[in-house]
Amino acid sequence: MKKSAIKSLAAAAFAVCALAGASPAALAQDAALKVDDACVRSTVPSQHATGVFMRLTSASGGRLVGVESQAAKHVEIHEMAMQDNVMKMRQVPGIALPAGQAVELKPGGYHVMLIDLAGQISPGEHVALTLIVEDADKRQQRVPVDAVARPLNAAAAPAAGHGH
Ligand SMILES: [Cu+2]
Repeated sequence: MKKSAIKSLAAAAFAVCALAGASPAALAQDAALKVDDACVRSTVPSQHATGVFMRLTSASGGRLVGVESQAAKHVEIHEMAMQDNVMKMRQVPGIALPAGQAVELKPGGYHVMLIDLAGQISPGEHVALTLIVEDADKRQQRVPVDAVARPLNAAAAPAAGHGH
């Protein structure tokens, strides 16, 4: 991947949690992976896990196979889904990113879980993450993402009732 693409991705990640419609469209041609609206749910002092949400669009298709962050001891990719009328959460090995199709990581669906947090995450704080994306030829690409902490409403947040 070209250096310039990495730079523009970082710039895009910086403008996260912007209101809908504010996504930088010019980026799409250049970047293999577009990341929009990256947010982390802010935490209270006693909380040791939280969710990260974003929208991913892969230009040529691929798969999110891992996420790294210094903000927590463990970083997992999770899926939340209704099962026998109960919201269940499970770890998944990856998330398919069909070419040109936006994939939402959002409360109630896919999300990145930060487990054993290094510290409290206050609203407005920035959390650095690295997405590991694999293309069809199994080549891996590391994409830096800057997620802004926001107090998402409790009902929609996957951290509540979480089995960790
Ligand atoms: Cu989770």
